[in-house]
Amino acid sequence: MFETVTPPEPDKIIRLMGMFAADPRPDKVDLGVGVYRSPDGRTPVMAAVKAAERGIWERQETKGYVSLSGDPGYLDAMRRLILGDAVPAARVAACGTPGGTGAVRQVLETVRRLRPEATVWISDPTWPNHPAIIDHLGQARRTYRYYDPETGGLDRDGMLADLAEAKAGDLILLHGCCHNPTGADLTRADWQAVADLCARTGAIPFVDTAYQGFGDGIEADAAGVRLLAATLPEVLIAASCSKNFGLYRERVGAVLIMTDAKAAADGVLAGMNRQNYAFPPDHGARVVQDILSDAGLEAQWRAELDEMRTVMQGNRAALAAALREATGSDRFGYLGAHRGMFSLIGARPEQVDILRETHGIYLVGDGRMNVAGLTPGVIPRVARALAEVLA
Ligand code: PLP
Ligand code: TYF
Repeated sequence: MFETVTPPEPDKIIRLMGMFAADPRPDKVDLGVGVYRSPDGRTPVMAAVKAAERGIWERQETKGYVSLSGDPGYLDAMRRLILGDAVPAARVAACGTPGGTGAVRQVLETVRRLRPEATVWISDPTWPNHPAIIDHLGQARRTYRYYDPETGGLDRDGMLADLAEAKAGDLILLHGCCHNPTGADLTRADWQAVADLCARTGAIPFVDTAYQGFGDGIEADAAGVRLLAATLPEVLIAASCSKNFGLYRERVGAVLIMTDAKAAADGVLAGMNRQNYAFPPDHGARVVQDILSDAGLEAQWRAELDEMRTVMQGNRAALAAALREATGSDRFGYLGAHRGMFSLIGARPEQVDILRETHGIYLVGDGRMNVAGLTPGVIPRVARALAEVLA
């Protein structure tokens, strides 16, 4: 069956992980894959997660199946975390998924089935799994302008001009916050403009939210998606708990769908889970549910998340300052304005190669940097290398 097959292009981010692991240089610096690191370079299990896991170990009496959509308590906790009280629970259908990627896949496959003629609009650039999954399913896609490399900010006019061509029923894929890979986010006014555009054209927003709490805080990072959800008839959400709960390998995600046809949508989502993997993973979802339903654990988790965000913002400020000193210019000042783990630093692929080969500094080929991979000790060296290679 496989003799004549050409395997698909490997994921460039995952390939970079392998290259980093194989590099014997002791002073190599991983600014590639999107994983949080504390100032001592670790990706720790959060203390609130450990506590919740201890409680599960002590109290869980069965590992029997739960339900095709996952535990209703988990789904309700995710709805409250992401949507607050922006929409009544009676308008939100949901299912658990293996990670945020699983949620993206379930939403897109649902659209493939129900709206095969729809075009999915993705930002240029976006997370590579978005076009990969859309193409795998055979759905049409188009890109909209998003990032202005001159300012390091959003190309608002380009975005709205391109999206004005969206047709009723098309999907507009947006990042809830902490845009991957650019680090440039929509302001409240930009979200409002997108909501107005969707209301006018009948296009449906599809919000991928994988970094809630990494930008400006839990509530602030959800403001955009809440605005859309409160004003539009139909909104699709794919959510991930990989980053904000540090549960990467447990695969915790969820689909939330705002609709007036909740019962039908719930049935479609459960059926989609059944066809693809039946029951979604439970352990990580239960950890999230237990944290969000216990005031003490939730407060502990929020404090840990605040600390992670503070570390990343500190790394941004320190790198921007070191680059100001190394280049004598404010060319990289936008790094401080970006949000989340990622920024595009404007490196061409051959410059990314030099940074990796000569300096042991690993960035994704498009020049994406994971600022969480910086530690105070390496920032001066990274700044000098960037100033030299990007001069
Ligand atoms: N969407 C975006 C934009 C991401 O960057 C990620 C990566 O974390 C995900 C979704 C989902 O990741 P996971 O499948 O690990 O939850
Ligand atoms: O963009 C990142 O680095 C994270 C992790 O296929 C990731 O979102 C990378 C590639 C992938 C799945 C997750």
